[in-house]
Amino acid sequence: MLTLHYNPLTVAPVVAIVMEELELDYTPVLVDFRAAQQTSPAYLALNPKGRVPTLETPHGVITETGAILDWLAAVHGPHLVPDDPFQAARMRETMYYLASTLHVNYAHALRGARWADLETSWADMSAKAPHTMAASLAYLEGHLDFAPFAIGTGLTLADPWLFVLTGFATRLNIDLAQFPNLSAHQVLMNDRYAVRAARNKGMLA
Ligand SMILES: N[C@@H](CCC(=O)N[C@@H](CS)C(=O)NCC(=O)O)C(=O)O
Repeated sequence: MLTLHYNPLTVAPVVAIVMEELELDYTPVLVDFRAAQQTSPAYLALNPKGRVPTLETPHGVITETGAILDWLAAVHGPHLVPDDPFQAARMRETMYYLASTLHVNYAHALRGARWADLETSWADMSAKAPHTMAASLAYLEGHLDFAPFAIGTGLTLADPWLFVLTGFATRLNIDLAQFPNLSAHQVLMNDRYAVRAARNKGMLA
């Protein structure tokens, strides 16, 4: 049995979408940030980082979106990784960029206390975040295939991730209309059964 600990406003819906794509049976468990459940002793025992997503599998717990997606694909859906090694590397290049750069840029808008103690520093980071986020989106807009998916003609692990994190941009008042490829990708993904299923289950904001 698979149990996904998630919050709908975070990166965690990426995992839900992939599990819906693979038609897997899983139990969703909401981690309520308003109640600070991510810092509760019970949750920290599961994921000492106090973050979502966390996936419980029959073999143990996996954290980190990329590691969870790679495991899901290896065990349940190899078709979500391109056969061609170079294309697979391009998919992971996109995934690592989303995790290590775009997501971190976004987090500076809300989570300045992770990086600095002074509130003036938080305000400065928050003001900068829409610019660094837009720069990351501009890079993706110009470098992915959009044919129509991020890497070629088939859905890969990069697509749900790109979809969810691009969606964060509007929270920083970034107008997605300036990125026609990313906008079309949002429409494409929004229309997928897996995305609708995750949304209907309340797992995607
Ligand atoms: N590198 C992690 C990042 C996970 C992460 O930062 N999740 C955020 C939400 S998007 C979180 O759980 N934040 C809770 C907190 O900061 O208290 C991944 O990609 O899975």
